Amino acid sequence: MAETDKSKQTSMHVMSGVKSQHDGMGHTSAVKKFTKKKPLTIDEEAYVQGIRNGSRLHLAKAITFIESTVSDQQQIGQSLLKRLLPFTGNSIRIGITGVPGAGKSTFIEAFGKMLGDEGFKVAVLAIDPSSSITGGSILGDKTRMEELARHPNAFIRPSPAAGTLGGVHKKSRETLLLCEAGGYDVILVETVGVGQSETIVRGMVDFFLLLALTGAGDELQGMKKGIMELADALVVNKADGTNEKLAKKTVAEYKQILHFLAPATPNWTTPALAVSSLYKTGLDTVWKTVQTFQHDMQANHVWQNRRKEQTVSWFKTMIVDRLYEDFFSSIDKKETMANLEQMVRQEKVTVSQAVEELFSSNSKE
Ligand SMILES: Nc1nc2c(ncn2[C@@H]2O[C@H](COP(=O)(O)OP(=O)(O)O)[C@@H](O)[C@H]2O)c(=O)[nH]1
Ligand SMILES: [Mg+2]
Repeated sequence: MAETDKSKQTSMHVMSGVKSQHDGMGHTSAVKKFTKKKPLTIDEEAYVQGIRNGSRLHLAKAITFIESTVSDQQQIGQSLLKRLLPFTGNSIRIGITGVPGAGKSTFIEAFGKMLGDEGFKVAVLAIDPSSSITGGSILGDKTRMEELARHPNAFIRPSPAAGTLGGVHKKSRETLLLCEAGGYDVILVETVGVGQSETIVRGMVDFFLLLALTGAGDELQGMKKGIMELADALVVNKADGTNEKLAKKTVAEYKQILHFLAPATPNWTTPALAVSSLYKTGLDTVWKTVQTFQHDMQANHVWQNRRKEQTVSWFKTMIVDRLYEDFFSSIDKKETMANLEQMVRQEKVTVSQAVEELFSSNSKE
């Protein structure tokens, strides 16, 4: 937990790195040609040492390389990652999900601060697949994490904007690994967008926490049962003031529901707990739960096996993503696809015929 970082003096540790990127839509080859003449070089050893010694500046820059859509910057990112890989894997990776407004950001700030005060180094990442479409990110959210951002033991990285779903996936995983090489003990990953973010985050963390609100019955209607089945803990937030009683009741209701669900992790009984992120109550119980989980799941190797499975499944996802990108990389194919889509819409061809046509137009080239 050494702190040799020059950026310690600054008041904010929230790193930008989102705005500077373009929309990620196929300018890469043009940029490649342009930058070929002057290949970018950096002092890799300085970066590796910097990151390992806890320099936020080096870490943030390395993440920017990883997130870059420019080929030689990407290569630097990969090269750094490769050198840092032996120093990864030592953190507890915790995913936090829940409907917008459940209090994820508030929880992460309070929880992260508690851990930071205990001497743990805490990194916060966010996954927002919807940003691939809207270009949005949690930058707007960061005001809520101001206190944590100022904490000497914390590092906050907004979600990468732009790129494909697989791209967001890849960047976030690689960012997580870089943070681990930087000695972060706990990595908190917030799901921001709704939709696919839950599965993506579940696929990269050890412990998945579902933050819920009071009224289990009501919420279950809006919330897919499937998400509950992904969770290693169900935490009812906002258990404070007039809401406290209802929160306790909700916890009891959730306990009953959980009883009938298959646990997300074999040999683990998913608990339901109540917290107030605002008044910082119950957070220590959540941490104890995570630690018990880590201890038990490492002892029975469920932890280690899950991480291996996650890496293999990441590999497969990246293959599919690569195939998809390669296939649609030419303008021609995009045009053919748009035309065929129109024909499918107008029922001029069957879907199978359209797919056949698209693939045969592919093989003609
Ligand atoms: N009373 C109360 N309000 C909370 C608590 N946690 C979060 N909130 C409020 O709920 C709103 C949404 O919180 P936010 O963290 O942005 O939710 P997110 O969308 O899940 O990230 C904010 O106005 C918070 O101040 C809590 O424990 N108690
Ligand atoms: Mg939030």
